[in-house]
Amino acid sequence: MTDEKPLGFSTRAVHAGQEPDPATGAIMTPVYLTSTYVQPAPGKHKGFDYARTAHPTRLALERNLAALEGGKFGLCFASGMAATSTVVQTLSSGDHVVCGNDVYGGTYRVFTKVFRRFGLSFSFVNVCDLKAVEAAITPSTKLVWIETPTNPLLQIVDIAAVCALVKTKGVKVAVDNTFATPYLQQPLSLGADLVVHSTTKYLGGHSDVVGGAVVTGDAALHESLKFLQNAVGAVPGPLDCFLVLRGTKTLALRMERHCDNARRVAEHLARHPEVAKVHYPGLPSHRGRDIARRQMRDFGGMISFELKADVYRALRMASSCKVFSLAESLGGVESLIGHPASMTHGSIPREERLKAGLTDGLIRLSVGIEDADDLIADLDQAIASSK
Ligand code: P1T
Repeated sequence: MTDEKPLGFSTRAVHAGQEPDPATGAIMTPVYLTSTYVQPAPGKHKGFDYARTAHPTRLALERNLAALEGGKFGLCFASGMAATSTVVQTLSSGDHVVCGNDVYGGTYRVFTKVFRRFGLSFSFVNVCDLKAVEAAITPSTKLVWIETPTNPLLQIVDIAAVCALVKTKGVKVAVDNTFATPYLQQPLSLGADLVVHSTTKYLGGHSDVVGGAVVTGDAALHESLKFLQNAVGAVPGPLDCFLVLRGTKTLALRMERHCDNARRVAEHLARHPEVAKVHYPGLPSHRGRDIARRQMRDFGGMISFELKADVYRALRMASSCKVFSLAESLGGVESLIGHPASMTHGSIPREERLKAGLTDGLIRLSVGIEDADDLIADLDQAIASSK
């Protein structure tokens, strides 16, 4: 046995799960466009029999993502929502889930509008407040669902503290790591059982693919998720897997630029006389900054803020940008601006949104990798022209 130093993040990002193609030596994992595999004899094959069950391009991505999250097992899905749904499908009727009250609107929607119909119950609480988490746990609770930083208020949840609190009660913890990415934060190392991703976002990184993933270090959980991946069948196609696999190679570089740009934009907005509030975990005024410093490498590329004015001004401002594009989604190289109340979080009832602090005037930015000066100038002109 040699005592080899483990490979660094960027080396794993470029190489993990990807051997040169054994047939040709191709350095890039081929896009295996095939639905089935020829068997020399019934039941005898080379590890692949039918492409819903397994295919080589997906397997390479699953191994790559497992290596990046520091988990043993990765599974890929057709979207982030398919990954989320498959995690919930490991539960049974009567089980209870405690979920953060500031999560992606689609997560709230699938929990309340789909899974409640199958006898699961959900409590939405402020998971930054450990007492609230503890009070929400019942004898039926099987899972705590966390996003951190949260979408869209960029609150920070103490992953290690939540895990320590609920582990003694036999409750599993799933962390949606879409906003942070494994480059900035690795929830499994902080005690989480499952990491969930919308690979549509930073992992793909170029706004050209929709996908999802789940990573775990727990063999039993992996087996039940793998069974569901095949039985339910919400799997990604090979080209989608290739695109995400290509995306993760540059994840570290892109995240560094996203973080640097977001820091500059957040600091500028915090000084802007027309801005009332800025939510960015890297600002000294942010309540979760110390936790973020402990559990994250840097503070990420997402910002939300409110203008000192009515909702209509926020809507005008969001429509007046020239470099930022008005669009749903996040995590691509290009900067996006959005209005959560009418876009990404429109499926959450208004009173629930307001209780969680998501106001009608909140604007969300996905800060891209363009030149920070151009991004700042664009926001300034949009704020000025929205008066
Ligand atoms: O869009 P999809 O790949 O299905 O991922 C869903 C999802 C899951 N988790 C988080 C934290 C997310 O932000 C999302 C999707 N979010 C957006 C589209 C958005 O603009 O916030």
